[in-house]
Amino acid sequence: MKGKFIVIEGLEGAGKTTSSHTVAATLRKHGVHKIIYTREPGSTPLAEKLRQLIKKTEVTKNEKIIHYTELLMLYAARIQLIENVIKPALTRGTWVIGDRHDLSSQAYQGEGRGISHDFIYRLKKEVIGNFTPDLTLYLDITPRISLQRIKKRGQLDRIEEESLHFFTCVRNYYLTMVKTNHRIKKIDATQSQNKMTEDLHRVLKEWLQTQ
Ligand code: T5A
Repeated sequence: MKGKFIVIEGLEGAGKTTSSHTVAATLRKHGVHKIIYTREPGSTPLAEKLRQLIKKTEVTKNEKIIHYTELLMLYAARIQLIENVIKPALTRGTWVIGDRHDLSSQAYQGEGRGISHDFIYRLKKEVIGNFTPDLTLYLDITPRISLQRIKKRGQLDRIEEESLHFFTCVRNYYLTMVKTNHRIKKIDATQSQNKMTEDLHRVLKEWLQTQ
């Protein structure tokens, strides 16, 4: 049997890293034991280098990163990951839990940066074709809570330094997509971690019954 690709999306500090372990634990309870984790951008040697270029201000402090450059680096990292890691894993029956995927580019570069969705769609079709997650869990928090949580971690990275307006646009895009795409399920990430874990268990259990 082929593996499945489950993606966790949401604003910074929504709890994606924490939730990926909850998802894995639920899968194991349901008999899925071959699981790997990925993060985007990243999870291959080249994609991790691109991640540093995208996130770290010190790398490019004297040069403005053009929005298209950022988008193209993200798709370069994504296709490296899909072809070298995700597809081979799915083929050998391993399930993949992804911390972010294509929806992040639509939300951050499309809605946040203002690059046309039509352009992103055409780029996506050309680069990754019809490859798409089996399930996306969108962890919903307000931009204010997101900023409060990430500020606790210390210095912000290049994208985290964006304005509240930027993150409001990103969140609104996620919320619109939840309404239009039945493969995206929303989880309230402002509640306690215990309550979130309960919700994740329930949503995954219901989804697994349909597979
Ligand atoms: N990006 C990425 C794009 O712009 N376009 C793209 O196409 C892609 C793929 C990635 C950056 O790249 C951008 C988006 C990002 O800016 P990243 O460091 O991977 O950079 O950023 P995130 O993916 O957002 O990861 P974070 O670590 O910031 O957020 P998480 O993983 O959602 O949050 P987590 O689990 O580490 O938790 C953060 C803190 O919040 C607390 C945790 O204890 C932790 O301290 N927390 C809670 N506190 C209270 N209640 C809860 N329910 C909590 N859940 C977590």
